[in-house]
Amino acid sequence: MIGLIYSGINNIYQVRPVDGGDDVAQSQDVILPYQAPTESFYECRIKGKILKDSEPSYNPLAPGDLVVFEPSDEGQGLIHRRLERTNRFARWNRKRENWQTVAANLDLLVAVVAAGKPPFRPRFVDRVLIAAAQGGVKAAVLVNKIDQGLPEWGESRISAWEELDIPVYRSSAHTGEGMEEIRALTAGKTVALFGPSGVGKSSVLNRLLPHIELATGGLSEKYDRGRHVTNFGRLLDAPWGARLVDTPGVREILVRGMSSADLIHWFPEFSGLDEECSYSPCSHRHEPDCAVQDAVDDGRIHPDRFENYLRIRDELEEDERW
Ligand SMILES: Nc1nc2c(ncn2[C@@H]2O[C@H](COP(=O)(O)OP(=O)(O)OP(=O)(O)O)[C@@H](O)[C@H]2O)c(=O)[nH]1
Ligand SMILES: [Mg+2]
Ligand SMILES: [Zn+2]
Repeated sequence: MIGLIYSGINNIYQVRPVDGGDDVAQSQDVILPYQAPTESFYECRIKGKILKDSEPSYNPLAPGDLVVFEPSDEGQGLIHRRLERTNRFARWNRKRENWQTVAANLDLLVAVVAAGKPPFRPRFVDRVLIAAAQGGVKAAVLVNKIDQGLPEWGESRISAWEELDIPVYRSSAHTGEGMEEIRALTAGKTVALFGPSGVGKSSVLNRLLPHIELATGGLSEKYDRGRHVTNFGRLLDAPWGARLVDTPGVREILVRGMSSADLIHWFPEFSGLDEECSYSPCSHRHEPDCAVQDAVDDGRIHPDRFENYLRIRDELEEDERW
């Protein structure tokens, strides 16, 4: 049978058979019919413990993956193999020195941040957008807790994303603002919410799906940080035909899997400008006649995006020295 991975904890995966699974296995486009939440799950393990993987990652399966599995009695089963992914969203795990696949086969990755508490973090979002592009996933931004007010400087940062054709949505899980837009955005799609802990990913999903009752938590008083309430990724069926993935909040997101020289190509508004710099290679930091610096000076590149680029570049260079 063909099944869809909803979640996985300690190598036990929640799998639901996909209607018309045989067709899914044969077609290139994975079109998944909506399945009512009452339909039963199979608790599956991986047959032989190891799943062949062409992509580097320490977790072989993530929510959104399609697998071939063999159901047994009492709602259990064995996973034989994973079907090819259309894409995946992964983050670099510093401790394990490997990629962690957060979700697979996504139509959209929503980078969620809070407007006020935890503080609005556009540099974090820039990094998520890079990770999404690396995994071949389209991205959007959701600024939640809009009831707390966005700092004034945030607006120009939002415009910079919009100019790059990255849609930005605003919501409040408390007032309900923005929920209709999220429903419209996600209809018929598989969409994962990803972001720092405490920004309200699970709260937004609870607001959208009142029967779900995901655990949510307060912020630590000292740091205005989340408390890492959600500890595993979970796919949820929404009655308007969406599949929504709640993911655990992270403290940081590292940019990896590219050279420091290549980083510029992941900032679309910088890309190509480096060819016009008089020095080659140009670090775009202090060289004269630097086209990137010029673009920052005359407002074509947002100064904070540029600052973020420099910081990520420093990190990649540091990593290359090792
Ligand atoms: N004012 C306000 N508070 C919110 C909003 N959304 C969530 N919160 C609060 O923010 C806190 C964190 O919410 P969660 O939904 O647990 O955040 P999360 O992003 O799922 O966090 P992790 O699971 O740790 O990644 C809770 O106390 C929520 O009540 C909102 O739109 N406005
Ligand atoms: Mg959560
Ligand atoms: Zn330059």
